[in-house]
Amino acid sequence: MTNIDLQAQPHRRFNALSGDWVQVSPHRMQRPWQGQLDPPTVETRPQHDAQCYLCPGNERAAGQKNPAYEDVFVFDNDFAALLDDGRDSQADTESPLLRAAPVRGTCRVMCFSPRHDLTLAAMQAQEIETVIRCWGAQVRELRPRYRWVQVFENKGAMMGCSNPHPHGQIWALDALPNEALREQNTQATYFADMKRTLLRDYVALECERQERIVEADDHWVALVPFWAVWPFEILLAPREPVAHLDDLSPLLQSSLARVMQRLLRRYDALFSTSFPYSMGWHGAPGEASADHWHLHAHFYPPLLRSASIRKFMVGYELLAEAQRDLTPEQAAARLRQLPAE
Ligand code: H2U
Ligand code: ZN
Repeated sequence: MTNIDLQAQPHRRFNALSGDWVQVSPHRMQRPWQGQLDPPTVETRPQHDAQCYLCPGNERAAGQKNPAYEDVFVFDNDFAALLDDGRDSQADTESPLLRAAPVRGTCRVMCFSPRHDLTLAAMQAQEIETVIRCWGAQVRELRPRYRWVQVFENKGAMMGCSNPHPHGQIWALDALPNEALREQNTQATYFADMKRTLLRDYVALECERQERIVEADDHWVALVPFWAVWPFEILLAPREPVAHLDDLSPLLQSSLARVMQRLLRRYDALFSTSFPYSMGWHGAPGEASADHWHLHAHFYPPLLRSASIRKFMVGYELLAEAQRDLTPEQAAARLRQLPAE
């Protein structure tokens, strides 16, 4: 038996959280980083944009007027993907090949700041803490009524985000979506065997190894997971198990604000650009026991080599499985070298 050289040989890695495999081809990255330098993208935006449907005091598409909010502001999405019409329809099982199931839910939009020109990365830790508390309050309100509450941020035009005003979304529904179901199964199985959460053990292991850690304090760890698919993907989790986003103590909230701020500033420094990504929280579904579930956030940024060169999930990845050249260890090392202030 020979051990795989993870920095030199093609190999596949297993995602313990999702149950997927990813192919890694590090031999294509043997050359040292040439540091392609894009000129820094300087985008100047006004603090208030009269055309923005998220800025305080402005009118939205359906005619409602935003209040003169001073920190965060949540409203029902005017074009909600889920409806809460209360109808109790049955699953459609006319044929096993034509299955459909009803879904009921609600969609909200959350402005992170009244300032049109800010991003989470540019906000003060105190302001990020306010966002974190608002996320918690939303989850606390929605969790008893829905099986899954998805808090997320889609940032940057590259991610299809329609408006640069700092904002995220919350979708809550009475079903477990695919990713939730997968993580539910892997974490429940691990907990049944080990009596500890999968991510508690994983985070502890990564803290021993150090090679994939990007940011950490006494409570939170941000790392490029061993099984990362996106070049600069991050998994952010508390060291000790917490089931829900609304279970965070004030200490964990303020620690999280600082860790997120430092992580996002490293992201922005990487390609001298306001770094695009999709991020979101996975907390325990609204079912009875949540002992197995370990709260975490995923950050999925599309960029690969510069502010404009992105990774595409095409060809082999669509038809067979995800693949990467840059190893997660190399990605973590690059992020660690950048300024977090
Ligand atoms: P994105 O930029 O991530 O697409 O989010 C903006 C959301 O805001 C989007 O879901 C909603 C869109 O439906 N929206 C409103 O609810 N009201 C508006 O007036 C415009 C956009
Ligand atoms: Zn705005």
